[in-house]
Amino acid sequence: PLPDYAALQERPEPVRGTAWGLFGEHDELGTLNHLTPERAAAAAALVRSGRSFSLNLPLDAFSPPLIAHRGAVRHEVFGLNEFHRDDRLDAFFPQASSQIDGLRHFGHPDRGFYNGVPGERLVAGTPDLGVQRFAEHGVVGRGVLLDLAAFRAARGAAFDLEEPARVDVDELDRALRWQGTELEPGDILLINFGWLERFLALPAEQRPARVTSPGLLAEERTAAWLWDHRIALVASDNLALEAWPADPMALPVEAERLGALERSSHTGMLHRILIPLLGLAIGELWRLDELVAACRDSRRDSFLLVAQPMHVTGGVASLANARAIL
Ligand code: UVW
Repeated sequence: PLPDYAALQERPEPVRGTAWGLFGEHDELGTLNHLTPERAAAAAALVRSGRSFSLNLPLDAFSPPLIAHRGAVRHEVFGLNEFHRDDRLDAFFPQASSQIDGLRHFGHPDRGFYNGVPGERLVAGTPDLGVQRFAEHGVVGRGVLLDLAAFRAARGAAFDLEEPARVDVDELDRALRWQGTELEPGDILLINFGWLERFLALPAEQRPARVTSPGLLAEERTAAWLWDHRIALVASDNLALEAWPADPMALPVEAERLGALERSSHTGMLHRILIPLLGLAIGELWRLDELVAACRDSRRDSFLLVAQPMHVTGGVASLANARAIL
């Protein structure tokens, strides 16, 4: 059995506080290892109506882009003759829209990248920690919807689009109890903050210039909660899973270690624990509104979840390519 998060902190150096080696010395899947054929078969048995929902926004859903350097894709359609068409995508950012962040995406400033892979190896043309491993393994399992937007609304405390409300694990537990949901090892957890639907409903000129969104609180308890529940992948309908902008003073131990090092928009991010230390991949900007409505109608919160990451050797991230089947 895997150690719990507290026991990870007791591991000897150089793996203290990490899951490195627990899934294999050269593992490149991280917590996707929880997605076994047995769990996929059990998840398939959840399918009743067969109705299925795309959890993907169009690649060009955000104009202007949410993150400045992930600009609009350029799409060209051309033909070699009058009755033929090919297309070509340029300036294609897999993280411009609904996405899965792979294990190359973030390293920890003090400990480095997942399983101790040196950062120098994480360049174009090398396969290490690439998203092609996710593509080969696939993402198939039990999806569980945690509808935090509904939980908040039922209490008259709806999220404010302009506030980076930071949700702690006590609230996650309360929301699960309110739903009557119990997590199981290997679940793919989808958290609905209701952010994306409301953001996209605003006319472009009314969207805030600086994106702000509710999300998970960046603290070790959040990482411990996800690890100890054996979550295989966690995805949300907001920008970064965690509240945005990040609080640079969160995770003070790291901030202290950083000392005079860079303080960037990534300082204090939960990403820096989840991806490199635990090997937990993150889904962001997943389109959950139709699934949320169907789950509310049918009083369900679990379903078969399938996602096919892109087979890009050495890829950092992928379009989500995710589907929930009820
Ligand atoms: C942010 O930087 C906001 O998130 P990510 O890079 O994971 O998309």
